[in-house]
Amino acid sequence: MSHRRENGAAKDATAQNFQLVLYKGFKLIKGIHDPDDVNQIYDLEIRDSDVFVVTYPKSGTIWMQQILLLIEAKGDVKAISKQGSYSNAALVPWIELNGNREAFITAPSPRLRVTHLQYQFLPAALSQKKGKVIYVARNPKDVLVSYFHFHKLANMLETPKDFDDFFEKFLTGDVSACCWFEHIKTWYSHKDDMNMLFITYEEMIQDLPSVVERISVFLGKELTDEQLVNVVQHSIFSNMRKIPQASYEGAQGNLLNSHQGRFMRKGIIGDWKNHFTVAQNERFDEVFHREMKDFPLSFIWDQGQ
Ligand code: PPS
Repeated sequence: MSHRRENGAAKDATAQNFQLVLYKGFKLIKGIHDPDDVNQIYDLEIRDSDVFVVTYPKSGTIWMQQILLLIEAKGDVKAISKQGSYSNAALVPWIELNGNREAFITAPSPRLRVTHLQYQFLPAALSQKKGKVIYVARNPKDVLVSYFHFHKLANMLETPKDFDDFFEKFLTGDVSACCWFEHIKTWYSHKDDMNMLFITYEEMIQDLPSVVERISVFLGKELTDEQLVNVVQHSIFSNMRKIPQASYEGAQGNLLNSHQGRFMRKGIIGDWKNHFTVAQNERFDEVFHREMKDFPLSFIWDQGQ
């Protein structure tokens, strides 16, 4: 047996310890999420300085962790590493992971958090315009591809049988978290209830400086030109990938199996073209148009668009 297969088998043995649990329409991962705890996130008190980055998985979460930390540090990347953390996830944690809700209550401001949760779980106070929310959306064809590869890498997720099988599961929402279409439509429909900045992964790829500027203005943390250049510099794919704290390279203990690939895999627009068959693309478009016909925004599907 090759090393690759041995590693894959070991990964799936571990995945059996992390079953998916459907809770209020959302698939949590037993072992890293506790439904009772997730349920209490709704009641958290919110400070005006709190920031929640909301993403469907594989839409730019860790990129935003790095950008928020850099904006906070005025572009000084060394100031982040000096905080002595092995991973950005310790500085900008996922609120839904075990233990993180409780830590949030007494954490010093600014409390920067990320989440994949659906709208109904997040603190009700956000809908009274307390705190700030940044929603990052990515075109769902690239999300599907990135999520497929992540399932091979992540020990807590079962390795997909094959791409075709995962493709169908994604389209019907039979995956960890929830259906992509429901996530974006629900969050977007509440955009005006809260202080929300809505940005896309594709905008970040195509014009990162202007997105960073929009984020810093939204957060009331304006940057000088030099600071902005530094934030961009340390968050572009090729540079961020070299920073283990930001790229999750080998830092995840039993959560990722580095033999199966890298968390920061390609970081491009349009990789779906290397994966979808013509028939799959037609099927995807059909579902997309049906689900998103009333959605007011359009998506960028390839780099040259
Ligand atoms: S997760 O597991 O949901 O938190 O993953 P998430 O961080 O949301 O998404 C991972 C994808 O984002 C890409 N990524 C980046 N792209 C461009 N530039 C930068 N700096 C960057 N950082 C992360 C990462 O490579 C994953 O996309 P794919 O398509 O798999 O490469």
